[in-house]
Amino acid sequence: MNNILVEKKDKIAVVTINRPKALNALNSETLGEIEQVVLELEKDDEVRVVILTGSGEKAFVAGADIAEMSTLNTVEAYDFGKRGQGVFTLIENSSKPYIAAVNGFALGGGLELSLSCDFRIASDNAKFAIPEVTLGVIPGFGGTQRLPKIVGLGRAKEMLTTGAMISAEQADKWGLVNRVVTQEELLPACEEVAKKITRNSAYAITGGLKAMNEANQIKQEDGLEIEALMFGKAFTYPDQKEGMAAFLEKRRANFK
Ligand code: DAK
Repeated sequence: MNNILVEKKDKIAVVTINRPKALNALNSETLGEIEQVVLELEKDDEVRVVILTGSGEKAFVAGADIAEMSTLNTVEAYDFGKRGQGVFTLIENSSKPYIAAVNGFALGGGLELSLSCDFRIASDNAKFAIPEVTLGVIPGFGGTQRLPKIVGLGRAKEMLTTGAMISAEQADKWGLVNRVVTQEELLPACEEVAKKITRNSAYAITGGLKAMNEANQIKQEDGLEIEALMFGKAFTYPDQKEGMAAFLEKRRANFK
């Protein structure tokens, strides 16, 4: 792989987008490699949580690759948008939690990539924007759908129409990121959260994430039904018995 690094340790995979010369911008090769890695990690029983980050100290991902996009015609642009949407939806629908470790610029497709992760933790130098309108296009990798659900419609519309960057502090206030830490603390902080996740029931995490994702996309009534089904399903796995027994016995659960 030319543009992605994968490191695995203690059930946690750290996936780094590694095109520092272009501030980790997403060209089609990189999108294809992300897809391949996500599919491989999905099948990897040794991995329980994925941390996604960008290489270098300046950028998470500075967007879709503008040089590559500049020559697309309408049909190619539609296909490119569909391709990116497909890859990001794979991340969103993964059975394993994805944490975006946002270590710098998260612009356009970069912000959209972080939105497809389950949640985001940022370093204090991170900057967020959807500057597509400054390039004469609209966000094409799911940003118009996911951003309003996370920050609210008014804030998302302000970001869309101004294309302006917001600071990590502002992103924190808006709930776009769960917390802000220093650059040095970013990966350790994400790893600490990931470690907590690895101690919990994988079945329950997958079920809960699925219920939340589905509820986010469909009518609340249908979402509540899915929640009930997933809740019931949790009781078919040994983890439920172990988890509840451990609580009652005042000990930490030992999930397989
Ligand atoms: N694409 C390609 N190269 C990029 C890039 C990008 N998005 N961002 C940065 N680079 C490259 C720069 O060209 C430069 O390359 P060299 O000139 O050194 O060869 C290198 O990275 C370093 O960048 P700078 O020299 O510009 O660094 P600065 O610190 O001065 O500025 C910056 C950093 C992040 C503020 C600046 O690079 C910048 O404004 N970059 C562009 C940010 C941007 O507008 N990104 C959003 C792209 S729009 C769709 C599908 C997808 C999308 C839309 C539609 N459909 C198909 C419908 C998604 C769109 C986007 O993501």
